[in-house]
Amino acid sequence: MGKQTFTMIKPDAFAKGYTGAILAKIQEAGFRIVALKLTRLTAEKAAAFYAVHRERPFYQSLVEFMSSGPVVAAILEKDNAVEDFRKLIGATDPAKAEEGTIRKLYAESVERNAIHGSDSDENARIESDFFFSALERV
Ligand code: IDP
Repeated sequence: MGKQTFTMIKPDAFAKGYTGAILAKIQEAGFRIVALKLTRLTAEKAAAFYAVHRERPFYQSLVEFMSSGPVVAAILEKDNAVEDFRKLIGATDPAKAEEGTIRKLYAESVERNAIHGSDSDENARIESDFFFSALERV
């Protein structure tokens, strides 16, 4: 059971002012915030973050969207963090997400879906290291 996961509030949700509500929901679900920053991805950084999807038809559009405005990145701690956080955010497509999930509440579309959550312990580590130095974690 991994204790940490990585998340990012995407440019759609940040632009609509949902950051506070989303962070409150994350903390109410029992996750401790161990790192947090407001930042903005360049197209190059967004392309690197989503490199696993580079052959997919939506890749270019995803890179443009993810570099279109500020994002809020965080490392979260909880028992079973990766799996429990994926449940809290809901399905990739908000139309298929369960009631009460963050994507059901705040996402616009399968691309502009409000929030990212790591899909494995290994990716949680890689993604956390992509955004945060050791000094930025408490
Ligand atoms: P996940 O974020 O739920 O793990 P992934 O399949 O890893 O979903 O896709 C990464 C991101 O790419 C999604 O969160 C979404 O923003 C975007 N995406 C995934 N599938 C599509 C699609 O079919 N059309 C447009 N964008 C997509």
